[in-house]
Amino acid sequence: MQQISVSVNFPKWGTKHLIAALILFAATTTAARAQCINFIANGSMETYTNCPNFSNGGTINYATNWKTIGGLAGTYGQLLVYRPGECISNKPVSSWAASTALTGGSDGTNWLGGHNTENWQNTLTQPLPPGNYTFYLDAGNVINSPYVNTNSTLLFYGVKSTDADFSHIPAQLIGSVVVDNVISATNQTWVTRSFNITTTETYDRIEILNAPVVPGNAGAYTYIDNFRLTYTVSGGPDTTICVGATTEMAGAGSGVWSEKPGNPTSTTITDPSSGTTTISGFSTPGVYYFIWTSNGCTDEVAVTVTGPSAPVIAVTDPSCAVPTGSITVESPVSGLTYTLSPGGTSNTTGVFAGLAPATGPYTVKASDGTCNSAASNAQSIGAFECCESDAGTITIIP
Ligand SMILES: [Ca+2]
Repeated sequence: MQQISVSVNFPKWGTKHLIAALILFAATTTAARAQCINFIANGSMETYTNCPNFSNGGTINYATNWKTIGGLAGTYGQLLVYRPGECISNKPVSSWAASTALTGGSDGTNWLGGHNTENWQNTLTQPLPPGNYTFYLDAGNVINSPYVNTNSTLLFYGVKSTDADFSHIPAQLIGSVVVDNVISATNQTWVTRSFNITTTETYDRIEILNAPVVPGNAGAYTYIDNFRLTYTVSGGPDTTICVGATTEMAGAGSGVWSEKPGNPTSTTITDPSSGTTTISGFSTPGVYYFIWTSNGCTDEVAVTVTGPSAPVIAVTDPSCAVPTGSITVESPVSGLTYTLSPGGTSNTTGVFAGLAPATGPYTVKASDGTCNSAASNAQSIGAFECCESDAGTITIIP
């Protein structure tokens, strides 16, 4: 299943809702969709080396894996921290009074701030190979004179290993996003934004530029946090099938399918290296999970297998009292219809009497009206053998 993408804005969940969701998640087993490497290193900016002092510009350099072109002597990107008892950044306390009332970033206590023309660069966790990715960030603009615009545009450039820092080469512009919400002490609602990118080069850094605005326009001061850049992985939709059926997968791109440990039974993946392989062997109802691993990401797909379990049958051989045999379903389930094979006789009791001696083997399937079970164990009716004597008695009377 593909991740949510492209210019969809939604408020960040509050902690209470997140906890509720996690409890729900724990209570209802679902496929773990789209687990990926976050290529942005320290995208939360929670790892930092110094408490920013308001007299220093460019303090984003204090956040591990981040830098700004002006360094600490410039007027560039700021690291903002709200950790009472450890560090409360007083930059930009002098120029951005409202910002100091924020009680943290969108995640944790640290975040980034900067206005138009300022830029920030992240050294990625590992080189980003060509492919399709989704970029996420949480952001908002702070209104404080002279930066009173309510929107800003962020430009994202890939930086190759042979490129200088902050080269923002036009041909390597990989995406942009408009931030048009306002965040303040009384409205600490960070908005998550995302967009898809497709790269054809390998980048080891990403430069983010708060785009210049026309002369005379001071622009906006933008807060950003929780950067995420992940490969876009999709194993296809979850499906529901009848027990005993096969399913065709719909994984995108190149990758490998594997069974998740703990499935109801082992299955057969026809071609694990094909995204659209068929999988068979769903002999037991339940939920099966399959993992599509692609470019360092995994996506889990659930196959829900419904229908009755295969019945277990017992046989009663012919006897002197009853010269035919019978097949009986052990522990018949109310609501199911049982069908004998061969013969095709159906009933809801699971008792098939009057079967000729020395016939079979017989099997029985159960149906819930939508799905048929797998066949039961096989049983044959034994031969008719009656050992009681039919002879009469002759009594000789002398
Ligand atoms: Ca953070």
